Amino acid sequence: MTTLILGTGLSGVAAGRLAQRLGQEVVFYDERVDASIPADLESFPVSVGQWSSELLEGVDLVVTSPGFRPESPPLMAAATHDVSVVTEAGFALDNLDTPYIAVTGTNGKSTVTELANDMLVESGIDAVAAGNIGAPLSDLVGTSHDVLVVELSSFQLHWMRPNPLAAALLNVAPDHLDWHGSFAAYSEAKSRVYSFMDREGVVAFNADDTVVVELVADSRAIKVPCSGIRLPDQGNGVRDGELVINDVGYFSPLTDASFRLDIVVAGTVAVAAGATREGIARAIESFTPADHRRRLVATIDGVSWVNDSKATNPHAAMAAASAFESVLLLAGGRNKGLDLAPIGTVASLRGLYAFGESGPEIAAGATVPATVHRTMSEAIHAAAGDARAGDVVLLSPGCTSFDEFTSYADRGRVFSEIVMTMKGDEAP
Ligand code: UMA
Repeated sequence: MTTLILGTGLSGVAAGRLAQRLGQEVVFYDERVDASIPADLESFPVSVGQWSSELLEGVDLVVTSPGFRPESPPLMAAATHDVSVVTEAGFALDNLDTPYIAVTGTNGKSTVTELANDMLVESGIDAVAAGNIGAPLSDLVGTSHDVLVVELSSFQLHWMRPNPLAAALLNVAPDHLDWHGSFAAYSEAKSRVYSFMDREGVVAFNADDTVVVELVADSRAIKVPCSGIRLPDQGNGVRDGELVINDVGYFSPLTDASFRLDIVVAGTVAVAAGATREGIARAIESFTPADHRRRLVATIDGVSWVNDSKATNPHAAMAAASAFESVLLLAGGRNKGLDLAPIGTVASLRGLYAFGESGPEIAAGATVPATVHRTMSEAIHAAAGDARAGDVVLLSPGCTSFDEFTSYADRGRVFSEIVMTMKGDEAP
């Protein structure tokens, strides 16, 4: 059995190790000319640079890394030569006996994955979080856990037929259209998280997202509507300030509707995998939103500076801006083929400071006073000049960071550093 692995990043290396453990012959391909593989895989050949279809000769299976688009030369060639394609996460699932929860959505999937995992661990269950969250699923094949909590991206789902014991679909809004080609194709990929489930499986879905509600309608599995603002009929949500999950009430100090939804959805899938009331309560109590997700960095002269650098699509930026009252929004970066015009139309905005490659496009759609800046730093300083007590200056870019930074984390770190320097300069 010979497996061609596309990509030598996190997924490719993990898939290579799994193929090696399965006794398969492996060939790697990466278009990066300086691509390399770790020493333990060095017995396998690595082809770099321009793709040649000769690489498919004698190949039984192609395992692709999520970054490769379906119309990339190796995947087009695999289709032409009728060679099966699976993504790294699908390859892992095909070789894994452990039951799993699958989590997807345009925004919030890492939070829900981590929370559901915490709820299970706090319930004394041997659970582990994996997948798009950064720990490739292939690394877990052959390990013994009770249950896995798997974050799946649309890139992974596109090539998969998962059958989880419970699935979560948080929201579906335009994202990654440069990879999928259309919103319909992106939505179809997201819907695969529940499409192949058994009737006994549980689908926890966002009852306040019309796209999600429409998608999930034809699911065979047990549907549980979830909300961060109300208690849906036959579902889980919020009642009198309390979070209600399968008829049990829980307290959380978080009032933000999207974090509440995340908790309710995580609780719903965790219960399906055996989480206890006490375990869920403990995980909710210790839950703090991850770095770069609506994190208050500092309050300076009554102005709150909030880092939401993880918001890399308009849906996330608009949801964040709507969570505050008087917002000076810092948005911009590299567009992923999305319509950025709506970002500047959120009702809570008092000003928009657009920056980077997509700055002009974002500012052009704004219905509030908007200025365009070359860099994020320039946008921050302009906002600082206009901010007054009671305002929230929110970095929620709605775009990727790659025109100016190496990652959203790098962008968030630079934002926080600049804000802390301004705080240091504050008159005593
Ligand atoms: N490559 C090519 N040609 C291509 C595309 C990629 O040769 O057309 C090569 C690159 O040169 C590089 C390698 O493939 O050497 C990288 O592969 P990759 O981009 O698929 O990234 P991995 O390092 O394998 O990481 C992937 C996920 N990356 C993407 O989906 C882009 C990681 O999600 C995930 O954590 C990891 O697998 C483990 O499962 C990151 C991500 O940004 C966090 N995900 C997107 C998101 O969350 O929005 C979907």
